Amino acid sequence: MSLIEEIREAVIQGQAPVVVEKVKQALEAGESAEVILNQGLISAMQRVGELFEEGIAFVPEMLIAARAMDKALQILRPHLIEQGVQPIAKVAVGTVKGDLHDIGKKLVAMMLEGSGFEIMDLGIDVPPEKFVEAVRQGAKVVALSALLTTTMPNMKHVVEAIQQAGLRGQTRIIIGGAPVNQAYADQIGADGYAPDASSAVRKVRELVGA
Ligand code: B12
Repeated sequence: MSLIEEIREAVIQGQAPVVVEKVKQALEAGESAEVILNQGLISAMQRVGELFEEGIAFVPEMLIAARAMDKALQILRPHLIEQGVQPIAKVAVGTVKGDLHDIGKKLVAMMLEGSGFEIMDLGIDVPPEKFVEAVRQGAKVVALSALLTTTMPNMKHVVEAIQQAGLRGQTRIIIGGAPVNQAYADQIGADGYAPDASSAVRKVRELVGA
């Protein structure tokens, strides 16, 4: 097995310390950060996403793999910037106002980052104005998370705030979280919905035409 294949396998297994060690080894051996990212990390996360969709891996496995990837990304990030790898687009990710659930949102952010998007993570309990500001700063996609039926309506407030600011044409809006669905996305005028982190990546790619 090549070092890149070993990195891929260790991410799928969620073995963060092994991933970190092997990424360092690969960089020292002169492997390009882009190859490590694409053939090691992103390929592994795609596989984890497939295993999740097939019902073989579950949320804990996805989270552990995502964390391993995040650790590796911290090492790769300066090398990627140095090599001038351009992000596909900026995505502002946040959990809407009143809602403190952040595990799903983080997972979506990590999967998107691992797939080549630049992430502006606005955190939890995010008021509509902050999303508007992110669009002003160049977010081509706004990804909204809500886990509570009581905070779902705040997604609509974000769509409205972006519209009122005259920025609706500059960004695409995607929503997700356990209580929401495609019908709700249509109802509030969002551009898309995805039920989980791996389909979120597919949907965001589709929305920006990547
Ligand atoms: C962990 C948890 C908490 C933790 C959150 C910790 C944290 N750091 O996030 C704590 C303890 C703080 C918490 C608090 C509360 N919680 Co809570 N919580 C949960 C629990 C058990 C798991 C949520 C989770 O992390 N799931 C794992 C992640 C990976 O899944 P996910 O969030 O659904 O995300 C996936 C998809 O939805 C999607 N996705 C998510 N976001 C986005 C965004 C986009 C753009 C896209 C495309 C996709 C996407 O992709 C993700 C990955 O696949 C759920 C139960 C459940 N089964 O969901 C209850 C649950 C959500 N909580 C609930 C409640 C009631 C509360 C409280 C009100 C409890 C209370 N009385 O205090 C408070 C509210 C606090 C607040 N203001 O937000 C209810 C909500 C009921 C409802 N219908 O509204 C639930 C459903 C439990 C229940 N069955 O009653 N909670």
